[in-house]
Amino acid sequence: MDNRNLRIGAAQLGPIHRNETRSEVVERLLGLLREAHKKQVQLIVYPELALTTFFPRWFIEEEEGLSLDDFFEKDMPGKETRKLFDAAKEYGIGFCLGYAELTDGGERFNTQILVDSDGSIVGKYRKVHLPGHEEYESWREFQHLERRYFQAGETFPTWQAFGSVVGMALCNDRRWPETYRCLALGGAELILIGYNTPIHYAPDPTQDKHASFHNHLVMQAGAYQNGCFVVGVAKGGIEEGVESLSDSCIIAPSGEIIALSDTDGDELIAADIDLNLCKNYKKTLFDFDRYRKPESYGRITSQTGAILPEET
Ligand code: CDT
Repeated sequence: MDNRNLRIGAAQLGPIHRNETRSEVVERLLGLLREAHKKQVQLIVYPELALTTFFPRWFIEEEEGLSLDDFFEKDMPGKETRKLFDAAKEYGIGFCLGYAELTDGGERFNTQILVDSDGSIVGKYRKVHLPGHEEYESWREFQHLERRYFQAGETFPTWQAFGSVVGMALCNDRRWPETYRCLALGGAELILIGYNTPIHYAPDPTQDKHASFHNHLVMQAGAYQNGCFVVGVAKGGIEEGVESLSDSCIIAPSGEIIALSDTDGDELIAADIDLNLCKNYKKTLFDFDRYRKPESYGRITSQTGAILPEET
Protein backbone atom coordinates (compact mmCIF):
# COMPACT_ATOMS: atom_id res chain seq x y z
CA MET A 1 0.00 0.00 0.00
CA ASP A 2 1.25 3.50 -0.82
CA ASN A 3 2.80 5.41 2.02
CA ARG A 4 0.38 8.15 3.10
CA ASN A 5 2.20 9.92 5.89
CA LEU A 6 1.41 13.52 6.74
CA ARG A 7 3.05 15.78 9.31
CA ILE A 8 0.25 17.81 10.76
CA GLY A 9 0.36 20.75 13.16
CA ALA A 10 -2.23 22.22 15.52
CA ALA A 11 -1.52 25.93 16.03
CA GLN A 12 -3.18 26.82 19.30
CA LEU A 13 -3.67 30.51 20.01
CA GLY A 14 -3.71 32.26 23.34
CA PRO A 15 -6.15 35.12 23.89
CA ILE A 16 -6.74 37.78 21.24
CA HIS A 17 -7.82 41.02 22.86
CA ARG A 18 -10.37 43.35 21.42
CA ASN A 19 -7.93 46.10 20.47
CA GLU A 20 -5.45 43.76 18.77
CA THR A 21 -5.33 44.63 15.06
CA ARG A 22 -5.68 42.09 12.23
CA SER A 23 -2.06 42.74 11.28
CA GLU A 24 -0.90 41.96 14.81
CA VAL A 25 -2.91 38.74 14.85
CA VAL A 26 -1.61 37.73 11.42
CA GLU A 27 1.95 38.24 12.76
CA ARG A 28 1.16 35.71 15.49
CA LEU A 29 -0.21 33.27 12.92
CA LEU A 30 2.95 33.79 10.86
CA GLY A 31 5.12 33.06 13.91
CA LEU A 32 3.41 29.70 14.30
CA LEU A 33 3.69 29.09 10.56
CA ARG A 34 7.47 29.71 10.67
CA GLU A 35 7.76 27.24 13.53
CA ALA A 36 5.72 24.74 11.52
CA HIS A 37 8.06 25.24 8.57
CA LYS A 38 11.09 24.52 10.78
CA LYS A 39 9.40 21.32 11.94
CA GLN A 40 8.53 20.33 8.35
CA VAL A 41 4.81 20.39 9.04
CA GLN A 42 2.74 19.97 5.84
CA LEU A 43 -0.67 21.13 7.11
CA ILE A 44 -1.25 23.55 10.01
CA VAL A 45 -4.63 24.04 11.66
CA TYR A 46 -5.58 27.33 13.35
CA PRO A 47 -8.59 27.78 15.70
CA GLU A 48 -12.16 29.00 15.18
CA LEU A 49 -12.48 32.81 14.69
CA ALA A 50 -8.68 32.98 14.65
CA LEU A 51 -8.43 36.60 13.47
CA THR A 52 -10.32 38.34 16.27
CA THR A 53 -11.36 38.12 19.86
CA PHE A 54 -14.37 35.84 20.50
CA PHE A 55 -16.84 38.72 19.98
CA PRO A 56 -20.10 36.76 20.58
CA ARG A 57 -19.44 37.35 24.27
CA TRP A 58 -20.75 40.89 23.75
CA PHE A 59 -24.13 42.30 22.81
CA ILE A 60 -22.48 44.57 20.31
CA GLU A 61 -25.30 47.03 19.68
CA GLU A 62 -24.93 48.08 23.32
CA GLU A 63 -21.15 48.39 23.33
CA GLU A 64 -19.70 51.87 22.87
CA GLY A 65 -17.42 52.17 19.88
CA LEU A 66 -17.90 48.60 18.67
CA SER A 67 -19.23 47.66 15.27
CA LEU A 68 -20.11 44.08 14.37
CA ASP A 69 -18.55 44.48 10.92
CA ASP A 70 -15.14 45.10 12.51
CA PHE A 71 -14.97 41.41 13.40
CA PHE A 72 -15.90 40.10 9.93
CA GLU A 73 -13.90 39.46 6.75
CA LYS A 74 -15.43 40.53 3.45
CA ASP A 75 -12.56 39.09 1.43
CA MET A 76 -10.44 35.99 1.89
CA PRO A 77 -7.59 36.51 1.45
CA GLY A 78 -8.03 40.15 2.42
CA LYS A 79 -5.54 42.96 2.80
CA GLU A 80 -3.99 41.62 6.02
CA THR A 81 -4.50 37.86 5.56
CA ARG A 82 -2.79 37.92 2.13
CA LYS A 83 0.54 37.77 4.00
CA LEU A 84 -0.42 34.44 5.56
CA PHE A 85 -1.43 32.97 2.18
CA ASP A 86 1.83 34.17 0.59
CA ALA A 87 4.06 32.83 3.35
CA ALA A 88 2.29 29.46 3.47
CA LYS A 89 2.61 29.14 -0.29
CA GLU A 90 6.30 30.01 -0.12
CA TYR A 91 6.84 27.30 2.51
CA GLY A 92 4.57 24.85 0.69
CA ILE A 93 2.43 24.40 3.80
CA GLY A 94 -1.34 23.98 3.70
CA PHE A 95 -3.49 25.57 6.38
CA CYS A 96 -6.95 25.62 7.89
CA LEU A 97 -8.24 28.92 9.28
CA GLY A 98 -11.41 29.94 11.07
CA TYR A 99 -12.87 33.46 10.69
CA ALA A 100 -16.14 35.40 10.63
CA GLU A 101 -17.34 35.68 7.02
CA LEU A 102 -19.51 38.51 5.64
CA THR A 103 -20.73 37.68 2.15
CA ASP A 104 -21.43 40.17 -0.66
CA GLY A 105 -25.13 39.50 -0.02
CA GLY A 106 -24.77 40.50 3.65
CA GLU A 107 -24.95 37.00 5.13
CA ARG A 108 -22.78 36.21 8.16
CA PHE A 109 -21.23 32.82 8.82
CA ASN A 110 -18.79 31.28 11.29
CA THR A 111 -16.47 29.88 8.63
CA GLN A 112 -13.35 27.75 8.27
CA ILE A 113 -11.31 27.33 5.10
CA LEU A 114 -8.85 24.70 3.93
CA VAL A 115 -5.98 26.10 1.89
CA ASP A 116 -3.71 23.86 -0.18
CA SER A 117 0.09 24.09 -0.18
CA ASP A 118 -0.09 26.16 -3.40
CA GLY A 119 -2.15 28.86 -1.65
CA SER A 120 -5.48 27.96 -3.30
CA ILE A 121 -8.64 27.58 -1.20
CA VAL A 122 -9.81 23.98 -1.59
CA GLY A 123 -12.69 24.00 0.83
CA LYS A 124 -14.97 26.25 2.84
CA TYR A 125 -17.08 25.05 5.77
CA ARG A 126 -19.79 27.11 7.49
CA LYS A 127 -20.62 26.13 11.07
CA VAL A 128 -23.84 24.11 11.31
CA HIS A 129 -24.42 23.86 15.09
CA LEU A 130 -24.63 27.41 16.47
CA PRO A 131 -24.69 27.37 20.29
CA GLY A 132 -25.84 30.01 22.74
CA HIS A 133 -28.74 32.43 22.38
CA GLU A 134 -30.22 35.18 20.19
CA GLU A 135 -31.08 37.98 22.63
CA TYR A 136 -29.22 39.83 25.39
CA GLU A 137 -29.53 37.89 28.65
CA SER A 138 -28.74 40.12 31.63
CA TRP A 139 -28.32 37.24 34.11
CA ARG A 140 -25.19 35.95 32.35
CA GLU A 141 -21.67 37.02 33.31
CA PHE A 142 -20.97 37.19 29.58
CA GLN A 143 -23.04 36.53 26.49
CA HIS A 144 -22.77 33.75 23.91
CA LEU A 145 -24.54 35.35 20.93
CA GLU A 146 -23.46 33.11 18.05
CA ARG A 147 -27.13 32.52 17.28
CA ARG A 148 -27.61 36.28 16.87
CA TYR A 149 -24.55 37.04 14.78
CA PHE A 150 -24.33 34.03 12.47
CA GLN A 151 -26.53 32.20 10.06
CA ALA A 152 -26.18 28.39 10.21
CA GLY A 153 -24.34 26.47 7.52
CA GLU A 154 -26.18 23.58 5.95
CA THR A 155 -23.90 20.67 5.13
CA PHE A 156 -20.75 18.80 6.05
CA PRO A 157 -18.76 18.64 2.81
CA THR A 158 -15.49 16.74 2.37
CA TRP A 159 -12.59 17.35 -0.02
CA GLN A 160 -9.80 15.33 -1.63
CA ALA A 161 -6.69 17.09 -0.36
CA PHE A 162 -3.32 16.36 1.23
CA GLY A 163 -3.42 12.81 -0.11
CA SER A 164 -6.49 12.18 2.00
CA VAL A 165 -10.18 13.04 2.33
CA VAL A 166 -10.57 16.04 4.63
CA GLY A 167 -13.60 17.39 6.49
CA MET A 168 -13.98 20.35 8.82
CA ALA A 169 -16.13 21.28 11.80
CA LEU A 170 -16.24 24.15 14.26
CA CYS A 171 -16.35 24.08 18.03
CA ASN A 172 -19.87 23.14 19.12
CA ASP A 173 -20.13 20.82 16.10
CA ARG A 174 -17.62 18.55 17.82
CA ARG A 175 -20.10 17.68 20.55
CA TRP A 176 -22.58 16.17 18.07
CA PRO A 177 -21.98 12.61 16.79
CA GLU A 178 -23.88 13.47 13.59
CA THR A 179 -21.02 15.80 12.59
CA TYR A 180 -18.39 13.06 12.48
CA ARG A 181 -20.74 10.50 10.96
CA CYS A 182 -21.81 12.84 8.13
CA LEU A 183 -18.17 13.64 7.42
CA ALA A 184 -17.15 9.98 7.56
CA LEU A 185 -20.00 9.12 5.17
CA GLY A 186 -18.32 11.61 2.85
CA GLY A 187 -15.15 9.53 3.22
CA ALA A 188 -13.35 11.78 5.72
CA GLU A 189 -10.12 10.43 7.15
CA LEU A 190 -8.98 13.73 8.62
CA ILE A 191 -11.34 16.05 10.53
CA LEU A 192 -10.08 19.53 11.40
CA ILE A 193 -11.85 21.35 14.23
CA GLY A 194 -11.18 24.82 15.62
CA TYR A 195 -12.76 25.90 18.90
CA ASN A 196 -13.37 28.70 21.44
CA THR A 197 -14.83 27.12 24.56
CA PRO A 198 -15.50 29.34 27.58
CA ILE A 199 -14.96 27.14 30.63
CA HIS A 200 -17.92 28.67 32.47
CA TYR A 201 -21.20 27.34 31.05
CA ALA A 202 -23.86 29.62 32.51
CA PRO A 203 -26.97 27.43 31.93
CA ASP A 204 -25.39 24.63 34.04
CA PRO A 205 -22.16 25.54 35.87
CA THR A 206 -21.83 21.96 37.19
CA GLN A 207 -20.39 21.22 33.75
CA ASP A 208 -17.50 23.68 34.19
CA LYS A 209 -15.23 21.18 35.94
CA HIS A 210 -15.72 18.72 33.07
CA ALA A 211 -14.83 21.14 30.25
CA SER A 212 -11.50 19.51 29.47
CA PHE A 213 -12.83 15.97 29.83
CA HIS A 214 -15.86 16.64 27.60
CA ASN A 215 -13.65 18.25 24.96
CA HIS A 216 -11.49 15.17 24.60
CA LEU A 217 -14.33 12.71 25.18
CA VAL A 218 -16.32 13.86 22.14
CA MET A 219 -13.38 14.18 19.75
CA GLN A 220 -11.80 10.87 20.79
CA ALA A 221 -15.14 9.11 20.35
CA GLY A 222 -15.66 10.81 16.97
CA ALA A 223 -12.24 9.68 15.79
CA TYR A 224 -12.64 6.07 16.91
CA GLN A 225 -16.25 5.53 15.81
CA ASN A 226 -15.47 6.82 12.33
CA GLY A 227 -11.89 5.61 11.81
CA CYS A 228 -10.57 9.16 11.41
CA PHE A 229 -7.79 11.38 12.62
CA VAL A 230 -9.18 14.42 14.44
CA VAL A 231 -7.29 17.65 15.06
CA GLY A 232 -8.84 19.90 17.72
CA VAL A 233 -7.35 23.39 18.03
CA ALA A 234 -8.21 25.94 20.71
CA LYS A 235 -8.08 29.63 21.18
CA GLY A 236 -7.56 29.37 24.93
CA GLY A 237 -6.53 31.35 27.97
CA ILE A 238 -8.15 34.39 29.59
CA GLU A 239 -9.50 36.63 26.83
CA GLU A 240 -11.19 39.88 27.87
CA GLY A 241 -11.73 38.41 31.34
CA VAL A 242 -13.30 35.14 30.12
CA GLU A 243 -11.32 31.94 30.54
CA SER A 244 -11.42 29.55 27.60
CA LEU A 245 -10.25 25.98 27.34
CA SER A 246 -6.93 25.13 25.71
CA ASP A 247 -6.04 21.39 25.52
CA SER A 248 -5.53 21.31 21.73
CA CYS A 249 -4.84 17.80 20.51
CA ILE A 250 -4.28 15.42 17.63
CA ILE A 251 -6.20 12.14 17.89
CA ALA A 252 -5.60 8.86 16.06
CA PRO A 253 -8.35 6.55 14.70
CA SER A 254 -7.76 4.37 17.78
CA GLY A 255 -9.16 7.29 19.79
CA GLU A 256 -5.79 7.91 21.42
CA ILE A 257 -4.41 11.44 21.82
CA ILE A 258 -1.05 11.47 20.07
CA ALA A 259 -0.17 15.15 20.65
CA LEU A 260 -1.44 17.53 23.33
CA SER A 261 -0.74 21.19 24.08
CA ASP A 262 0.54 22.05 27.51
CA THR A 263 0.13 25.83 27.68
CA ASP A 264 -2.73 28.35 27.45
CA GLY A 265 -0.93 30.43 24.85
CA ASP A 266 0.30 30.40 21.26
CA GLU A 267 1.73 26.91 20.86
CA LEU A 268 2.38 24.56 17.97
CA ILE A 269 1.99 20.84 18.48
CA ALA A 270 2.68 18.36 15.69
CA ALA A 271 2.40 14.69 14.87
CA ASP A 272 3.31 12.38 12.00
CA ILE A 273 0.16 10.61 11.01
CA ASP A 274 -0.19 7.51 8.84
CA LEU A 275 -3.47 7.97 6.98
CA ASN A 276 -3.54 4.27 6.07
CA LEU A 277 -4.33 3.58 9.74
CA CYS A 278 -7.89 4.78 9.11
CA LYS A 279 -8.55 1.60 7.15
CA ASN A 280 -7.83 -0.52 10.22
CA TYR A 281 -11.08 0.80 11.63
CA LYS A 282 -13.03 1.67 8.48
CA LYS A 283 -12.59 -1.84 7.08
CA THR A 284 -13.21 -3.82 10.28
CA LEU A 285 -15.35 -2.86 13.28
CA PHE A 286 -16.66 0.28 11.59
CA ASP A 287 -17.09 -1.10 8.09
CA PHE A 288 -20.05 1.14 7.22
CA ASP A 289 -21.03 -0.81 4.08
CA ARG A 290 -21.23 -4.04 5.98
CA TYR A 291 -22.60 -3.09 9.36
CA ARG A 292 -24.53 0.19 9.28
CA LYS A 293 -28.34 -0.03 9.45
CA PRO A 294 -29.65 3.23 7.96
CA GLU A 295 -33.15 1.77 7.71
CA SER A 296 -33.15 1.71 11.52
CA TYR A 297 -31.88 5.27 11.92
CA GLY A 298 -34.84 7.17 10.44
CA ARG A 299 -35.31 9.25 13.59
CA ILE A 300 -31.90 10.82 13.18
CA THR A 301 -33.09 12.90 10.23
CA SER A 302 -36.88 12.92 10.69
CA GLN A 303 -37.05 14.51 14.15
CA THR A 304 -35.12 17.11 16.16
CA GLY A 305 -36.19 16.64 19.80
CA ALA A 306 -37.09 13.41 21.58
CA ILE A 307 -40.59 11.97 21.05
CA LEU A 308 -41.55 9.94 24.10
CA PRO A 309 -43.54 6.71 23.95
CA GLU A 310 -47.15 6.96 25.06
CA GLU A 311 -47.79 6.30 28.72
CA THR A 312 -49.59 3.04 29.35
N1 CDT B 1 -17.66 28.41 20.02
C1 CDT B 1 -18.46 27.45 20.50
O1 CDT B 1 -19.19 26.80 19.77
N2 CDT B 1 -18.45 27.28 21.84
C2 CDT B 1 -19.33 26.38 22.53
C3 CDT B 1 -19.54 26.92 23.90
C4 CDT B 1 -20.59 26.25 24.66
S1 CDT B 1 -22.19 26.74 24.39
C5 CDT B 1 -22.39 28.32 24.92
C6 CDT B 1 -18.78 24.96 22.64
O2 CDT B 1 -19.54 24.02 22.38
O3 CDT B 1 -17.62 24.76 23.03
